[in-house]
Amino acid sequence: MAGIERIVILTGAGISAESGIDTFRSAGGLWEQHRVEDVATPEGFARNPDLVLGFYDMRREALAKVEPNPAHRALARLEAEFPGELLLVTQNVDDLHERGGSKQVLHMHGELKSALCSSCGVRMPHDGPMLDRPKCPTCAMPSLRPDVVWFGEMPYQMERIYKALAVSDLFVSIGTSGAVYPAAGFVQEARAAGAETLELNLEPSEGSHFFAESRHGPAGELVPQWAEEVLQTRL
Ligand code: BJW
Repeated sequence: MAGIERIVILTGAGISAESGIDTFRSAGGLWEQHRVEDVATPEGFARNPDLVLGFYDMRREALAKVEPNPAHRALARLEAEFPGELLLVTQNVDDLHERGGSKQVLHMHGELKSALCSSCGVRMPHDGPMLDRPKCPTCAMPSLRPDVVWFGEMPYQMERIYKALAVSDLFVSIGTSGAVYPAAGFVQEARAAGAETLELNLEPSEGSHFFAESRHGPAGELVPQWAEEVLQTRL
């Protein structure tokens, strides 16, 4: 850990699992309850907007009933106390990193509590339902959709993420299956930059073999331990 100045952390659904949010690909996960083509593609939304708006309304409501867990809080502490540079990138659309105390979170797949107007393209905070077709405050069209990134759409802030990976010393992937690109390719970008790579996951992910080190177990245990190690080495 000595000599580590720039850390990029990628989180996925597994970090929020112990808070009570369903992951996507586990047994009983969201993709067993809903067809991904129906609820997470622009084509599915065009075919049946009510189904998609209802799916995200349900997940927004569920989010109000859960709390951040020790893994979210440990990353917030690391952000506050690590003396080098730290970029926290999440694929999650929940706000548990922010509620756990993180100040700078890059949501590459968007946010449940944000709306995107399909008519004028404006993005805005939005914490209510969308099934009732609220009007866009900018163009007044009833065209709001969840501000999330579906398959076939471009994730947010890719340039900033690739720049950070290119100068990183350590890349840490937490609670993600490594099944969805471009996030699944970040480990190779980091390796190409000469960074150390570490996976923290319940079990080996699809991309486990790309990491120099993997630790397996629940994020609520592994992440606080790892954050403590980083801070003990650096302080
Ligand atoms: C625990 C745990 C505990 C459980 N503790 N761990 C090759 C290259 C580039 C693109 C493609 C490609 N091949 C195909 C593509 C296109 C496509 C893609 O990747 N398809 C795959 C199916 C192959 N990608 C796209 O279309 C993306 N856009 C794109 O590529 O644009 C062009 C582009 C090219 C090049 C550069 C830049 C751009 C967009 C992808 C959008 C994904 N959207 C979703 C929905 C978001 C909204 C919503 O939440 O509904 O994002 S799909 C879903 O998967 C969601 C997640 O963020 C994402 C990843 O899921 P995640 O987080 O990994 O969850 P799970 O459930 O899969 O895994 C959980 C893990 O946690 C497991 O490993 C468990 O073991 C673990 N775990 N409990 C620790 N307690």
